[in-house]
Amino acid sequence: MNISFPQLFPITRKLHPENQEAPVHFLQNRVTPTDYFFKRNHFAYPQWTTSLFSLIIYGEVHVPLAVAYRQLLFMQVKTLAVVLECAGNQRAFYAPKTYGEQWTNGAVSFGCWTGVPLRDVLQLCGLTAGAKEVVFEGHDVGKHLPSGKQTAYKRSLSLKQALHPDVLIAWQLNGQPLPFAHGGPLRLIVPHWYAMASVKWLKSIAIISGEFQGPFQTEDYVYYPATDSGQQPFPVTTINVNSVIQWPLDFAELKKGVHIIRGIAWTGQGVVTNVELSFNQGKSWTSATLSGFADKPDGYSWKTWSFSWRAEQTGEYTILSRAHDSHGRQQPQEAFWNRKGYGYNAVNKVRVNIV
Ligand SMILES: Nc1nc2c(c(=O)[nH]1)N[C@H]1C(S)=C(S)[C@@H](COP(=O)(O)O)O[C@H]1N2
Ligand SMILES: [Mo]
Repeated sequence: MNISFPQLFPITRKLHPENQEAPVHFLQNRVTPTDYFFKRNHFAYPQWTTSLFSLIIYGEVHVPLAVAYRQLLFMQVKTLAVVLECAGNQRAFYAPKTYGEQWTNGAVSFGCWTGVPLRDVLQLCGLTAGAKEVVFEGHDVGKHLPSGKQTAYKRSLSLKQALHPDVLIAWQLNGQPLPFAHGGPLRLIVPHWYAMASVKWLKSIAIISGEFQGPFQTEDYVYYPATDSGQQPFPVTTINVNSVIQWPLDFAELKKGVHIIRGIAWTGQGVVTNVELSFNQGKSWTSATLSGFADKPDGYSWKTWSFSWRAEQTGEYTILSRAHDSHGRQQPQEAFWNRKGYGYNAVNKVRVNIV
């Protein structure tokens, strides 16, 4: 008998299509082990065929290309440690609640991605003067709801965003071939952006002269701040500065004495510069210790942090964590409410009882 207990599992939010949270409170690794990496799918998995191994690039280019997987392997590769966070992460914490997957803290993971800069691949084709946006199409197809449109999963980036040297066409995760569930053989990785931009199972790249209007661009992944109208919409782009208290767990009972509070923090603009904790509902804050992962070349990492807390008195405590980034942003006390529940990043909170 193989005795390896206890066992850690991802948390299922939906089975068809497969949507799972990472067990984020229990992961202490530098990067998220692939088996625990969160999964977010809009449609059923695409068919597993050889067509997954080639990529078509067309549109506003001088030379349209069909690029084979094995050709990419011969190009100059790049490895980046990048946080992927679903725009709907922590949606379950909104009040009033919003529709969609009720993610708690685990629709976020941190992986080491290897691939080639998209820019280098586009250079092979040569862009025309009319090139304005780059549209990425996945092999997965289905009915977009609520619009009812039959479509592949597609997203676009502006030319400027697409030509950023750290936008990758990736085929490895954590040093292994990119698993099919995470978009293998080939997926896009757009560092700092919410993960809807990182299109899985890349099928084609279209360079267009206009503005892409697909439903995952113009209906979903749009902030709608008004409760009862579609007014003042604006697109979901980069990740908001955020943190999670990994330990203690919410509503834990602990003994009097010293406890090491620990967690993670990440951002989609610059890097995390500070994480603070509050034990009095945000009246005062005290800095946690950030673990020293080098910021270069890992500017897209999450940081781990810890704080040694002496719990002297019995009773109930609320612990808040608040991250700051190098763009001067900090987590707000209340998240910005929007109808589809994207971008939640209020201070993270656990309640503990000292007994
Ligand atoms: N082709 C395709 N790409 C996709 C998606 C999808 O449904 N189809 N989901 C996006 C969303 S919303 C997220 S959060 C990430 C999830 O990536 P993961 O499943 O590898 O964690 O993939 C993105 N890329
Ligand atoms: Mo997502």
